[in-house]
Amino acid sequence: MKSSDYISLEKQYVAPNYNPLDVIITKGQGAWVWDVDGKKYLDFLAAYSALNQGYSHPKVLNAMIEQASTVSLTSRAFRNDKLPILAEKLCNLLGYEMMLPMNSGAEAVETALKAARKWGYTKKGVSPEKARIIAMENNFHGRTISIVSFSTEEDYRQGFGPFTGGFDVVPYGDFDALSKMVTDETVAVIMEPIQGESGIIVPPEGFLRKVRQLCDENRMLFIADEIQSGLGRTGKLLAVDWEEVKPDMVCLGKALGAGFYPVSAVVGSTEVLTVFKPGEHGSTFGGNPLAAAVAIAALDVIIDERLVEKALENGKYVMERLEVLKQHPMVKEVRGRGLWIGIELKPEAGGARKYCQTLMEKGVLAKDTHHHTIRLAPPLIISREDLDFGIDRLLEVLG
Ligand code: IF1
Repeated sequence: MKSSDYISLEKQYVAPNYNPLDVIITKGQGAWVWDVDGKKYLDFLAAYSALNQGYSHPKVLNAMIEQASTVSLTSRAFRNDKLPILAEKLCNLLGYEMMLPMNSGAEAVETALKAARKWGYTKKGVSPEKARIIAMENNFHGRTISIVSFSTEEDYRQGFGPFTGGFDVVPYGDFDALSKMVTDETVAVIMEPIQGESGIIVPPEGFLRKVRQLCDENRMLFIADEIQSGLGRTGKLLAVDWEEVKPDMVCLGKALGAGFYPVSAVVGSTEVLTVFKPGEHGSTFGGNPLAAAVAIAALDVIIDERLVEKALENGKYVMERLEVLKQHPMVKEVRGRGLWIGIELKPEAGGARKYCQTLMEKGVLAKDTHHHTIRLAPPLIISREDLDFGIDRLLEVLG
């Protein structure tokens, strides 16, 4: 089939809920992908940080093949021999007592929201149906109706009401507004420690520590959504580690499955996660042995191949190379942590998408976000030589 045939089929049979670049990927290996015409591209998106370990990592692939050949799904009506191993590994790695396994990131976020509400009613003593949760403006936590109920992005909400109540929203990083929003019914604060979709927005220094203290002082749960920022992306195991803050619950996803399988989880204390009694919450695939085997290998790769340290070192290197952009007439800001960098262009640049289009023609795949920002998020296994290839192309494209 020709490229145009794939595109026509997709346009005819797949709902138009995306407007992708017209690159048709047929193979991925490491930090590179190939399209149906045999052209290769360096990937600077890593499927929104679901591919921190790179495409088709052999260790994870082998774990998946072995487990898939043994047993892939048991449901939680029965036990299996992989979930306990993953749970112990994940909890010990992150320093939490307990985890609840799910599949998509949104399901992990919904799990954390439900846990926070139930904790509020059963432990904090909030009146039934009165629990409130504070979120941040320009948040992205998933696409369910409850999650978009506290989104501030009109595109994510338009036409999907009515929405779920019980959420308040404050400007990201604005501690004064946050502390003023707290009520006796507030049971939790949820945020991305660095906002991804919003354009790799790093909060003011000390903001996470102040949120932690505010939650302690007002008996609220601090929920960190590390689904995109976590597992090495920012040069720390979790982005909250930049301020050495320990949230009450952390949502994980994406790279927990290393791009092979949807695996997500919430980690937290026994006190919080035991608010769920048997049968009160769950999912058909949550905690299945194939997901667990993939996630075990995914975590092993992050640790054994020192991907956190590599992201830190390579991130510093990239920032040094991008220093030159600070004088660029079309660049408003270069920001980020580790291998998660946003290049915000000035409005007069005409939007980031056309630069991503030109980058694609030069063999580098990057994705714009919020119209003006070019997002750089390569697989963390990327070599310094490939990083230079990508940055060289980027600097060429920006001129
Ligand atoms: C899309 C971006 C969007 C996330 C954080 C939860 C989720 C995500 C911090 C939900 C998912 C994905 C979803 C995908 C594109 C991408 C994304 F932020 F990464 F760029 F949309 F905004 N928390 N982010 O980033 O996880 O349910 O998708 O597994 O929906 O277009 P999910």
